[in-house]
Amino acid sequence: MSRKNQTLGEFIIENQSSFKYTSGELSRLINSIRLAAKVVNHEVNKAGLVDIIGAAGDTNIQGEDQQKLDVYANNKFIQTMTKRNIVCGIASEEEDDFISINSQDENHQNKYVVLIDPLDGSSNIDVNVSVGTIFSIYRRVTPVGTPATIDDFLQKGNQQVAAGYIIYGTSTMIVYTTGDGVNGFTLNPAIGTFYLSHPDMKFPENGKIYSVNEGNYIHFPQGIKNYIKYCQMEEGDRPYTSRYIGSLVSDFHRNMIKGGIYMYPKSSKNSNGKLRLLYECNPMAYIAEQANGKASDGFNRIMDIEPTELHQRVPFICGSKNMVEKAEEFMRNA
Ligand code: P6P
Repeated sequence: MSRKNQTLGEFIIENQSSFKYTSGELSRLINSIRLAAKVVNHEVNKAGLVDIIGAAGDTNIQGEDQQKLDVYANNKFIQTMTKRNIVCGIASEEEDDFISINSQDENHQNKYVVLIDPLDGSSNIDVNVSVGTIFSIYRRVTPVGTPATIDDFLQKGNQQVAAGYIIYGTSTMIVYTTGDGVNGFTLNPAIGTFYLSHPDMKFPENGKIYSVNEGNYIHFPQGIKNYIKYCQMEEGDRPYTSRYIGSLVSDFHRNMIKGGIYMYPKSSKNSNGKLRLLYECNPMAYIAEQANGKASDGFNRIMDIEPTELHQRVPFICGSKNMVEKAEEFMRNA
């Protein structure tokens, strides 16, 4: 049961008992993500002062080495989760391989692994467009007491126990699921507290917004080309509106609130698309399905795809259920 204006901390405690693994570790893990989100939010929001604080590679006015924000975000999330002694391993878009975490007091007793895109869309920061952090959480599949292995990370998306994103936009929000619906929390920066602002978020079944980089149109599969032309036709509730921010978290978040579809298809330039299965598509797919939406690669449910490597890319179509199914129909009939 969720109540507006509840704090994220109160929500976690109230809903902990509804989570089937009620060890409290997942609650502590979500809390560590909450803390890292506040620290990264502060840094992202002052990025516009780069002339004062110095660009990446410079030293800022405090004489500290100024890091690229995605490197900074990566380090903050990894440090925070490691210090809380909760996870046995972390994989990140910013790290070539996964990081095995030796818990301080016991050897590898922690049960969870986290996969993270610490700052998706970071190239938008220079033009003051919102960016996001995406996270995906699994229970380990290898024996507790041993170091995490790649098998703990190469799990299908349908095995996730939690997933979410932080959007650093006009306001900063955490949106996440632990398998019992999707809830959104907005940061009150004056007191550093996240409040439940969007309880039980749901994708509208239909929408009138399509999000795709149409600059790649000539490289798209015929089915995607046909669906884009369908969106643009004067018929019934169409033409739809084209909105593409170039930041997955922002396009996804708007589509979940207003209804819409996001597509990053494969193309003759990107044979598997651009987005990463494990720490972009799977977590967003989990959230989408928990919010009555849908996520596929054009033919298959994203969360049923068997991963083969940590940074593998897949074509990604996600959003309002009826819109995704219409796009899949065009893909099948092309
Ligand atoms: P393009 C950001 O780099 C990202 O991973 C997503 O956040 C975004 O939707 C997409 O890539 C933008 O890619 O090729 O359209 O610039």
